[in-house]
Amino acid sequence: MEILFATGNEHKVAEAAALFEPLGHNVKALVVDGESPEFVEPQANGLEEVARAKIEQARSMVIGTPLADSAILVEDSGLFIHALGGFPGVYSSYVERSLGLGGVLRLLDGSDYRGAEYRAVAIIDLGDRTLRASGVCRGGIAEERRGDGGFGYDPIFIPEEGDGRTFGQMSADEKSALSHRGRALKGLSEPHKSPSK
Ligand code: ITT
Repeated sequence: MEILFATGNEHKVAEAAALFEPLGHNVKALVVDGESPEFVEPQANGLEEVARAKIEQARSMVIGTPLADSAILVEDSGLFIHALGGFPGVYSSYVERSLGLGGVLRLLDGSDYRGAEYRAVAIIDLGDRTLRASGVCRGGIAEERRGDGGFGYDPIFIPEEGDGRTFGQMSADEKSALSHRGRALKGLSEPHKSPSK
């Protein structure tokens, strides 16, 4: 199946392609009229609400185009830092661009309580039905940046199920095996094994 991932984030597309291609699915970024989609993200309390808004917008972008019958994937994700009451959460993308990783590390300066989790909600619209799945990756925030793999907060995020390295220090496959996105996308490909929560 060809899956069009409606996202402006090329790293998300690469991670989904690596996961779905061995299952025989081809993943490409959704491009409409030469542009990747720009979503109006609602001021929402949760990833679920944002993901639902994205899938509706993505579906309406392809109506009447040759892509109208394609499977469309969206995903909304974020980093939730416990000591900061879940911040940046649904605002992760904006905070990464504005405060940067250095700014986030400064917010935790001197704190021993560094627990955090990445969360993702993925929705695929197959035309006749829509599947949804979520994924969580628990871990903590490093004392300083380590590694330059992955994207976003990966150089400062240490997954609990790893060996102490940040996601920024791991290969793409190592990250995918543990990550929130890997889990959410696996949930879509094996809906009978991982019921959506
Ligand atoms: P689209 O909305 O176009 O898909 P986006 O990057 O803005 O792209 P989100 O709104 O879902 O996506 O924001 C997710 C942000 O959370 C992302 O930009 C990063 O700052 C952070 N994030 C999510 N998953 C991450 C991961 O696997 N590694 C590092 N940072 C991640």
